[in-house]
Amino acid sequence: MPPRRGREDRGASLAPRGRAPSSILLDLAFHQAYKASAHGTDRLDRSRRRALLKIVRTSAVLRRQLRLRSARCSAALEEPLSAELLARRFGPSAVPGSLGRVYRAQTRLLGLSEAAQRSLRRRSDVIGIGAEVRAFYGRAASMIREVDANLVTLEAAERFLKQRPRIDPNVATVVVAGFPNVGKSSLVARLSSAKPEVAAYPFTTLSIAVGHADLGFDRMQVMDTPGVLGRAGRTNPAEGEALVALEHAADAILFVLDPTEECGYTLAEQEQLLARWKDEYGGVPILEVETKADLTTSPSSRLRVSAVTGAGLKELKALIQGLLRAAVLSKPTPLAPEELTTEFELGG
Ligand SMILES: Nc1nc2c(ncn2[C@@H]2O[C@H](COP(=O)(O)OP(=O)(O)OP(=O)(O)O)[C@@H](O)[C@H]2O)c(=O)[nH]1
Ligand SMILES: [Mg+2]
Repeated sequence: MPPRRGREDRGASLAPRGRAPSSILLDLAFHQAYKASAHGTDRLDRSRRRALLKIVRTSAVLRRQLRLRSARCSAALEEPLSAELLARRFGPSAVPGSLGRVYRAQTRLLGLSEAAQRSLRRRSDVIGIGAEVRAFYGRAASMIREVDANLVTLEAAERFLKQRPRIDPNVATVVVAGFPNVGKSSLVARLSSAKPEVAAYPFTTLSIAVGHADLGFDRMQVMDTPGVLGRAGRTNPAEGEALVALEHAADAILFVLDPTEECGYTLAEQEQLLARWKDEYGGVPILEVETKADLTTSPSSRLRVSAVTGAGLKELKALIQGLLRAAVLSKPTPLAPEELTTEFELGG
């Protein structure tokens, strides 16, 4: 079988695509500065005003660009699922460290621009004014180049996040998980709006994906995950992503087993992983389901479904609905704004 290029390979490389981000930012800023024109009482006054404008614009454009390039990753660090996915993919301190250095560059740029403006006001010759602007450009450029590697990291992290779903924390989530090739994605496609890739080999799914489903009054998020082999101490990045989803996104887990063993793994191996997860994720309800019911007539005590014929899917949906209802109801609900006001008033 030829090696397949997963989404991981396509999307999350740290290598910059094309030009260095610092060079793009500096071109943008210097171009804006170059267009600056100013009126003044005489040549010196005009030259000083234009120089001030160049410095202010360069600094503003650079700081805005740094802010924009940090925004998505900053927000992601506030969400436990995304923060953990980033930590696993890039290392625990790569994204927070890059954000910190880019933030400090913004503060330093502001200081540099204010100092340059003060020096300019003291200059009384056109040549000196020109030298001041050039010195500012030089220092600003080296500050931006210093964070080039951090901007590359943030770009890669943003590309990585773009390929991951955004989870609505207010909507209940069932995470569909199990061994590779057992039929998880086929079930997710049957249960929700998601259209995952389905194929007859393990690790077709390499990253998490989410579909939505209407359960009458409730909505739910159905999360597809890569398969997990459950080898002690060894997880590949795709398996790691499934584990992060179980830890940080699951209100309930749908554990999918393939009793036919067509997937290439024995039922005993799959049941071992199930037993381990029951210990590890004790706080989250786990629903066990056997799929590929159209291929087997052997007896089983578990619910059997088929993604091919649709057998058992109605019952499965009802069970998931019941489980999610119970899981969500047992969560401590945040106080509604009017309750907060009442409490505050009573307390005061
Ligand atoms: N006959 C039959 N085949 C199924 C059923 N569900 C899935 N399959 C087949 O099983 C194979 C694996 O299905 P997937 O849905 O890709 O399995 P997966 O668990 O998502 O696999 P990974 O993403 O690789 O972990 C595919 O060839 C599917 O067509 C089913 O209910 N009946
Ligand atoms: Mg899959």
